[in-house]
Amino acid sequence: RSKKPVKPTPQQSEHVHTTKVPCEPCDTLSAGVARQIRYGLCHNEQANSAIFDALAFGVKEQMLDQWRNTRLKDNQFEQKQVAYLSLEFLMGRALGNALLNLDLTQDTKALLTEYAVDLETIEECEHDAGLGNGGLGRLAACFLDSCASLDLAVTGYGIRYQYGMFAQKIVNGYQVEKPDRWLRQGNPWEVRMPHRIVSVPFFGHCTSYQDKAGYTQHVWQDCQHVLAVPYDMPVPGYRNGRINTLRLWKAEANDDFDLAEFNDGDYAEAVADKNLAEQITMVLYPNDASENGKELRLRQQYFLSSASLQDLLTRYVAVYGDNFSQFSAKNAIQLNDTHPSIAVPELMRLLMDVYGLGWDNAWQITSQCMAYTNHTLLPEALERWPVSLMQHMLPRIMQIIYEINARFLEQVAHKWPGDSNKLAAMSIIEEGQKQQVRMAYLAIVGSFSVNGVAGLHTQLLKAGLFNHFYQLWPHKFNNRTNGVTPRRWLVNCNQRLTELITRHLGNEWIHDLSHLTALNAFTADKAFVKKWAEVKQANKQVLADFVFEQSGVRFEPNMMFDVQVKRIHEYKRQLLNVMHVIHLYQRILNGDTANMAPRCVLIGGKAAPGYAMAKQIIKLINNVAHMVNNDPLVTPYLRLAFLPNYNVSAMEKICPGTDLSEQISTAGKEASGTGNMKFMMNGALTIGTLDGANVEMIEEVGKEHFFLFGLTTAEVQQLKASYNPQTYIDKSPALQGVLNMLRGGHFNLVEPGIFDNIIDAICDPNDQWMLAADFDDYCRAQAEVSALYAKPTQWQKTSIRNTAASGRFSSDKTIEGYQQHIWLKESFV
Ligand code: GL9
Repeated sequence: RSKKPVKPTPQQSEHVHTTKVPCEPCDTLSAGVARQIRYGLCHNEQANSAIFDALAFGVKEQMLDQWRNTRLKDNQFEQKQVAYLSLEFLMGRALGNALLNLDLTQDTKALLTEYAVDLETIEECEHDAGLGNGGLGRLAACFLDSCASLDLAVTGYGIRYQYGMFAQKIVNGYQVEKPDRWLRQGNPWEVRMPHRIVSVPFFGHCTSYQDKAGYTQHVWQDCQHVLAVPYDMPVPGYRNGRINTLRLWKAEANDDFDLAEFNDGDYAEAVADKNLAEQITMVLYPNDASENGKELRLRQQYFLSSASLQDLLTRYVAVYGDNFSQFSAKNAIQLNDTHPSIAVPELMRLLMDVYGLGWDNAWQITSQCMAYTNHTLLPEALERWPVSLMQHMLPRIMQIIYEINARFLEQVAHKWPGDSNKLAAMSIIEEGQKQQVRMAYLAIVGSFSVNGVAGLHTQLLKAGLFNHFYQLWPHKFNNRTNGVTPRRWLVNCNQRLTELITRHLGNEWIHDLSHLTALNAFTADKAFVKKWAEVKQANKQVLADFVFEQSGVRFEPNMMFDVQVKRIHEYKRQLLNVMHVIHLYQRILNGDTANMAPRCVLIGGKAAPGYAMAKQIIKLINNVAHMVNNDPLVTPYLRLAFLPNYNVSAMEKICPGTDLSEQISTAGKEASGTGNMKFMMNGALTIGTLDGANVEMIEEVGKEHFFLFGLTTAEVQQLKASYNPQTYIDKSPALQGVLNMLRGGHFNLVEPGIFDNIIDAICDPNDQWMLAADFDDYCRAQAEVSALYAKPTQWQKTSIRNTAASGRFSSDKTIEGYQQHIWLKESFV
């Protein structure tokens, strides 16, 4: 039943190089690329895609020695090992980032002259690794870059989805989803690791027996096993010799999966049926901030959690054998939202059923390793799984959850004697018509750390959603404000600005972004301000070309570029943005263009395929764009484009060329935001609400350099019970104008009625997003934006101040916080 752990074979320390000294690569990059071209069996070695492949293989080859050294070193557990468990890693392209971090960009540019092609052209051949939905998945990717760059032993564990985030096409103004077969041309970065395959159980049933010592032992039997095959991707640190690993699991059928059952002679049928197992890692669920609720999703979650923990345990046992006393000192497991929170009972199961530990010991270890990050307060995103489903799919796990809950509720009863409401409110099992497992509560109970992702968000978690838990365990709660990696989001995507900054500050700022504050002094330097403006202008031209190529709309670089790109969601209020565009359009038609700075408004983002309202908003944007862009009286003042298929590589072109960043969510709804930080780093000014990390951006840059508007979180909460949009409409001629134009069918003459839902939503007293309440103040702030844009020098100085103040939002800072306050936390109360 239980595997006897093997005694470790001591690592040969003389084979281990220190990570600071890069070892000699076997040969040069150019020789490697030439070899790949020559022996790569490409049908056409002159094709750019063939050159990309050869280059990527060549660059990977340059990493192999350092990658191996990093692994050997980490396998000795000198430093605490961290596993970052996430159902999403939105990596984007890898080439530019790898070249930058390995300091191979110049060499590559030189060698590509031999092939008569430039680096940008080759970079465009790489398909985005779109294994995530949005902020949550991209955060995981930024964290991996920072961990490697800070020389931390952090492994990302995720799923190798065959189909990533769908590609978005726009047809007649509507979103159409196309499958994303990102692996079709192969993935030059990955390495299949067949010697690290593990097996994950599903279904079956539980029995128990008394062992010789009189203890009850549990057995999960007659399960179906699915193989988890790791595919590793290298994560190079910034010029420090460390290459960390992103380990992505692929599901494959076990050879004895169900052949027996099909043993009626139809071998081919039986083999074909193995597809069932392989479905687990077929597709990423494309829901942003809403629960999936599908059985296959739970299978993905358990598959990732079990495979990753088995991998972790194997590594540990190789050094320490069956002595688990060091386990929690040597391992931390960060749960990226509740998606992998089934890792809590799974680690209990592995420690007890496979390694033979008792409950108390296993619980001590588990609850001292696990740390949980919450990413949203939206109730629709809180995961709950039916007990019946879990019972059926994971019977042993359900048994363990019941036991965790029983012991936990004893603590609750002890803290609040006789308070049965507390018991019901805090129970991991939600009672009711159908019992459900509350995954967030399971994560909190099983973790030593619970963090929110911005100051305001963490406050709201403590005061609201998790208040009972905060009262019970205040010491578990902490804030770790999100950040973004300055390598991808400034150095690599905005080379012009990087050169300008480096010419004046040197290059230490790339290691420590707080050095950017030195830019403030240059607001007094006319020549510098002029150069700053020239860089923005050049970046705007690049963005204008991209927008034209993608959407057919011409943007004019001397107009203001006003941008909102992110997932389409009501709480993010793309609708408020369009309402403002309609308002400007109306003013222009009325000849009222006084003090109106000419703008090009760009909106981009994907709607979850099942989110009807979000899809209607996309249609509205496209229809308004059609009217605006085809009226020559309007286009000198206003243009609007919807950018199809917004993704990581699109953002790399967008944020350097943006003047104004729209961060306009209803206060209290956006946990943090990270796009806001990318824009700020690249010198955009922000119009936004007091929400998420905007609050901290204002602290850094000063409210006089930020266009703040709208209700506060407290005001939103207060207003909720008595909200009446009509009172705002009555007071606002501008809002009346917008609603009248929508009602009149101005934007949907040939499709009557299609925007009725949207109009109703704005006027609905139950409108949680309070569009009508914030509209006038939004227009007021937009007028201030226009006024400042009319003073180019002042605008540019404010732009410089924004970049200067963005240092706090480097994910290096964020990760230092995780390391110091979570992963290395020595004693647990
Ligand atoms: C999110 C929040 O909505 C964002 O405000 C936050 O910046 C990111 C990262 O912490 O997490 N939570 C969440 O569910 N999503 C977020 O973007 N959505 C997805 O990406 C799935």
